Amino acid sequence: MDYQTPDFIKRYEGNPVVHAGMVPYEAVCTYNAGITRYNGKYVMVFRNDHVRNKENFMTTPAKINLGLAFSDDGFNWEVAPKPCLDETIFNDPEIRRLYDPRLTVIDGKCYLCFAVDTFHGVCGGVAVTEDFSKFEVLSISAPDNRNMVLFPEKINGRFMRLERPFPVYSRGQGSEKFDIWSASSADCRDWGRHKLVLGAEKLPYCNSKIGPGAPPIKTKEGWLCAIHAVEKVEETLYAWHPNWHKIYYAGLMLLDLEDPNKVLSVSEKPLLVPETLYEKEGMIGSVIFPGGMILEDSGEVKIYYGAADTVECLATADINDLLKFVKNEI
Ligand code: BMA
Repeated sequence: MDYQTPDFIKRYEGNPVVHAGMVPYEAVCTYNAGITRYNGKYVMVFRNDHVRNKENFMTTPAKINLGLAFSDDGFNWEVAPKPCLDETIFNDPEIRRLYDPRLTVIDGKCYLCFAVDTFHGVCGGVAVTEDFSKFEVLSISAPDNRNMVLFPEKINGRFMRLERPFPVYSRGQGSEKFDIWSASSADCRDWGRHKLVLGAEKLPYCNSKIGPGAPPIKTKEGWLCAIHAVEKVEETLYAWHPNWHKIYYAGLMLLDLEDPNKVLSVSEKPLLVPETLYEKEGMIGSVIFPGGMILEDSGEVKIYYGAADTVECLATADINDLLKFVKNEI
């Protein structure tokens, strides 16, 4: 299907907001960031793949660390002199790397969710920080699970998160049909009460997997969540390797405020479709990977997304348009 980004979405003309050229240490691809507002600033933690580049892509594994950037307005970003986190925080040879951070402020502390590659599967981690220099790891899930995002407040007294397990044996069977689940916790350390929230088959623009994107934002109509959805296609798409056949769209879902396991609606069309050069051409082309949404008092929503697994970008929209869109009214 040929989808188009709806007109009410405005890509920032200064895109990308963060790219490797802005980073004062070794960096090749800077993307899939988490963004929040904290202590009067916009804060971004982004994934930085380095060592591996376009020339050595097929022979050299990437090294990954998480970079830190700050902004006063959400548009103009400055990258901090050093990365803020990598796998050495675990001091555990089993853990290979961490990536794809998401940020959520709860009760004045900043929580960071991230994917963790171990030698025995992919896990989802949760850590907490108050200054972005010291992080305390609170939990690591069983494999295979990742794309965790925390709700910005406790719900019925419990921390709550969305997550995306990938059951290759019982559900995937080569097709990568993976869904969005939830879990909750009394202390953000021990997680349970897992529940299916949204099956991948619910989205017309997905023939493969979905996953949580940006942490949910609270609106008068429900929790608004940006998700990613994957469509596998026959044609070969641009990438630094020769066999890429997946398009990553951003989509939207709206969850009930009191019971976020209840889906009120999902957008029947994608919210962001890879269309620009920086979304279609890069390390892995045709990938839009939303990781942060900020609702401003003016009603503007800033939507941050990794583009082509190479750079971090920004699009804006009015909250009322997003709500109409998720209810399929426009
Ligand atoms: C997923 C993750 C993301 C990445 C996406 C597209 O499996 O690895 O980090 O953006 O693939 O390559």
